[in-house]
Amino acid sequence: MNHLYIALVILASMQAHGMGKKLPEQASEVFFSDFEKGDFSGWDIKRIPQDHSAIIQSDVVRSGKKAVRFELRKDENVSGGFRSELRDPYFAPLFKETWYSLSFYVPEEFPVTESNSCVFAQWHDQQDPGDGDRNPPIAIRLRGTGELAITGRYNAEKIQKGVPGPELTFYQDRAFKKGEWNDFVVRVFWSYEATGLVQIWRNGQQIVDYRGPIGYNDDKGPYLKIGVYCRETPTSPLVAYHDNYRRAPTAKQLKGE
Ligand SMILES: [Ca+2]
Ligand SMILES: [Ca+2]
Repeated sequence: MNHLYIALVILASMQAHGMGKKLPEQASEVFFSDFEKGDFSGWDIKRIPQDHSAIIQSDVVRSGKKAVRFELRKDENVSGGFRSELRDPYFAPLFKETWYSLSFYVPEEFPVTESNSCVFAQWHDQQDPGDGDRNPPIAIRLRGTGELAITGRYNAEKIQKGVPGPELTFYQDRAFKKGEWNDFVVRVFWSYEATGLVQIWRNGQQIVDYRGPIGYNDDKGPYLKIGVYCRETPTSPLVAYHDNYRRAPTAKQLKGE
């Protein structure tokens, strides 16, 4: 047995056991979560403060037999905000396209006060060291005034202090109806330069067609969170449901083709 042979055997064994390989930093570029397995596999659950904050249940579902029910109670603060959120750990690449789809349901009884604003889905930035706090590059929110709004932000400065960048209003539905499922498909070409793109379809109808800068100049691209995140602590519990989250690099892959 020569030394080369021994070295090859050792190398093969290391590879078989995953040794000597760098663990992947990035999650898979395709992720589907319909909650049918009854768990939160694939999600980062650090922003779920209590047992009641996110429950997989069968009473309100978009499809299949299960969906997740989020509940935010008074003074439940985690990660510097009033929230119960699941985080998709994937950092979307800059200067590339990423497709998302998600469905959420806001019950008729959703006692949000007028000065409050609650986000059901947000694409959050990953700050570089030295960047200040910034508003999410894209957010779908219900304002206390009753309108559903989709907003965006961008800024091209590499290290950004203070000002979060101009707010874009992509969409406003002043007659937002609670007690119904809302299906969203979101296509984003993440670019803080003019090459950016945001297209959004709600219940099969295109509602946003934006070309221009979106997001920030960071080493890592944005990650998505779903759930309930409110500006102010709710006075009574707020509940929302989510189902059928998908994320993929192309429309075809988003459809599972
Ligand atoms: Ca489901
Ligand atoms: Ca930055």
